[in-house]
Amino acid sequence: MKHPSRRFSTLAIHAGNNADKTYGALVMPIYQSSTFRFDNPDQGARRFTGEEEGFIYSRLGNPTTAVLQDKLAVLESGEAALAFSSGMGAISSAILTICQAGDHIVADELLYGGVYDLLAHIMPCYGIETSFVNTQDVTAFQDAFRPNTKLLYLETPANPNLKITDLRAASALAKAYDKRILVMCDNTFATPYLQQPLKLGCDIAAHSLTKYLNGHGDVIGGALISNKKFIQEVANIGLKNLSGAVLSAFDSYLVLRGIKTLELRMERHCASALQVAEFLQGHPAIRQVYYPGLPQHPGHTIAKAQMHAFGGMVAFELKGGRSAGAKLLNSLSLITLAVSLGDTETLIEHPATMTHSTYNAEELAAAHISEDLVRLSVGLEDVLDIIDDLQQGLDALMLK
Ligand code: LCS
Repeated sequence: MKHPSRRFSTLAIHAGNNADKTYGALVMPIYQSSTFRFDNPDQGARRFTGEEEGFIYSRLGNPTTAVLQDKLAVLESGEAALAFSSGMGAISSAILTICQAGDHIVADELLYGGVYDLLAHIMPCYGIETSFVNTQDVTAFQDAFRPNTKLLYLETPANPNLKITDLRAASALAKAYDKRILVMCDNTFATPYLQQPLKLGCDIAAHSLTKYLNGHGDVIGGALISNKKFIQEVANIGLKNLSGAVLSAFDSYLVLRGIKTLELRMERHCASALQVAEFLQGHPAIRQVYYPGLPQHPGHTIAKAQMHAFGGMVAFELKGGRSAGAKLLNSLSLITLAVSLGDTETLIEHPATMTHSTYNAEELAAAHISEDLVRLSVGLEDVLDIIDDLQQGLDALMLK
């Protein structure tokens, strides 16, 4: 279904939704079937060679998941998409498709802890080395590319402290060194509503569908969006035979349902996060607030240029350090102490000991993830209730 002139919220509801030809159901049904019947052996053979379109086996493709993939491709302005059973499944399948032993990756030093662990500690065991750089430091970053560099891996806004990378500038540097280097951006924090990496010079957008795209905290999923050739390669190599990390039909249905309200939810997440960030900035217990929507944020100007708004994630450091953070996390009554993000519920966590505990002490320092940092995923509750809860916890820190 092509709607080149339609706008985001319309596409989020309608794109890819014309697939139920059997009964014309308004909502794409859940095709909960592991395999699909062939009319005869020739047809089975033709499906395997690709001469005939059609489903074979749900690790190789499923009608419900196919609609989700079509929708994601449209929303990210890509040619094609592939869904996975987790964000890590998507990212590791892409990396294993792109890189072989002897290849090299350049990545920002600030990444989700699971991806950092994969690149820093696990991939070297398979002969794939990563150089971690600050992609905001153009000179150092340029020096990192080598003749065997296959991938530039970025995350913006980055988990956990919302560092912003200029996607156009970073992609241009990689391509100037060697136009065969693929540039991949994890777009989980922004979602395609706020930022479209493929329009900013990247080759691949990656997502943890677990977060805002599903939005309701009841699915683990992932996706890649790129050109048809790359997606076909990952489908045949990284997904089909290497990871096998396919998204189930039921989870595809849940993510399809979540995406229909993505724009509405993101507008509210962004508005509330800005209000929470401004409140935090004015509180005497806080040392530093990280939110790209604040003019003082070092990435504010770039974020303003490459994002439609600034997202629902806020991070902050408390004057009383790590013990004050622990006190605050123990004192909240509405906000839930939990990892993950992008849900309707407001969630709070301590990156150094939770999502980023895969970084050792030196690596945490190099990536500027302080022991004092607390990360907040601002949910869809009334923002005044979120602020009240933070206020009572922060005010209690001031009482000695
Ligand atoms: N990319 C980013 C930016 C993430 O934040 C996560 C998970 C992933 C990829 C991996 O996706 P998954 O396999 O979990 O679907 N981030 C988490 C977090 O911050 N808290 O819990 C998980």
